Amino acid sequence: MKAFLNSSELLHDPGAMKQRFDRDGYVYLSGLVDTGPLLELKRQIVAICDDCGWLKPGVEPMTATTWTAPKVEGEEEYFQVYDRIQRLQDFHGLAHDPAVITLMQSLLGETAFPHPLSIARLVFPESQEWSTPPHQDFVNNQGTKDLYACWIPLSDCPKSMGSLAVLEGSHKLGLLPVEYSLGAGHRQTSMPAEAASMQWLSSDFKLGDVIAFHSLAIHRALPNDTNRMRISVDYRYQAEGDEMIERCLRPHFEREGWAEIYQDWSREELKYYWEDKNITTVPFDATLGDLPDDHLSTAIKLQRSFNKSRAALAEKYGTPPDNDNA
Ligand SMILES: O=C(O)CCC(=O)C(=O)O
Repeated sequence: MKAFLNSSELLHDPGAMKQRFDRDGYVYLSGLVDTGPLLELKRQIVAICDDCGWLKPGVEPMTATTWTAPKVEGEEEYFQVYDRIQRLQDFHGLAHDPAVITLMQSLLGETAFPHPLSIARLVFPESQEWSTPPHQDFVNNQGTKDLYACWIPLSDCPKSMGSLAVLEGSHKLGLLPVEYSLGAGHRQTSMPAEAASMQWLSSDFKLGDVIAFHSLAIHRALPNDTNRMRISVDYRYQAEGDEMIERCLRPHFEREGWAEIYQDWSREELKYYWEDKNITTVPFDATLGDLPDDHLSTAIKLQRSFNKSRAALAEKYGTPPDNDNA
C-alpha cells in the first residue's frame, strides 16, 4: 500500500496546506505532536486496561500486550474501560493541543475548534471482523461537510498494528449510500465504480504523527496483526458558526454527562468551552444511514461468521491463568 504524502514542510504555509487537503482529502504530518503528552495519556489508558485485566500480567503495560479474547465497542466489558477513559482530562485536553489547533486553523480558519465529543479506540488483535470498515464520517457527524477529523495513535503504529487507511481523493465522490457492516457503527460505504481507480494509502505511523481528513474522505482501519492493542484517539473540528448536530456536543456514547466526566478535572478552561462559541445546531438526518432492503440477510451472514470466529477465540483463550509471566 502506498504511503501517505508527508505535509510537514507545509506547516508554515497554511494556504499550501489547505490546497493539498482540498486535493487529496487528507494531510499527514510526521512528528506534529509532542510525544510527552501522548505517552502520558497512553500511560493513563493502559493503567485502566491493566486494572480491568485486559493486559498480560508480567509484561510492561505500556506495550499494551493483550491476553484475552478481543473486547469490542458495545460490550459491557469494553465500557468498563471506556467509561473511565472518557473521564480523563488529558484525553479531552489533547484535542486542544496547540500544534493540532494550528493545523486545523490552516484548514478551517481562525475559529477552528474541536467538538467536545472525543473518541478513543482500543483495538485488540484478532478483531478483524470488528475493525472499522470503509466509511465517510459525515453519515454519523453530519452538520457541515467542512468537518475534519484528526487521528492520533498513542504509540508507534505500523500498518500491521491496524493503522488508518484513506482512499486518496475520495472526498470528491460526494456523500455515498451505506450498507451493513459488523464493524463500529454497523455501516460502511457502498463503494461506487469510480472508487476502483482510486488508491488506498496508509503509513507506519511514528508516535507524534497525525493525519487529518475530510468528512467525506472514505477511510478504514487495517487489521491489527500484532499481539498488542492499538490505542488511538480521534477528534473532530469545524469552524464556528458552521452547522453541527447536538450529539457532537455530548460525550461519546453518552453513558455519562459532562458533570460526571468533569468530576476530577483541574483545568477549568477545558470544561464547557464551546458554550461561549457561535454554535449553529441542525437536526440529525437518520435517513443518511438507511440500509438497503437486503441488509438483514447480509447482517445474519456476517453475524454467523463472526460468531464462529468468536467461538474459536473463546476456545483459544479460555479463562486466563492466574499467573502467566511468559
Ligand atoms: O481508529 C479507527 O479504527 C477508526 C477511526 C475513524 O474512523 C475516524 O477517526 O473517523
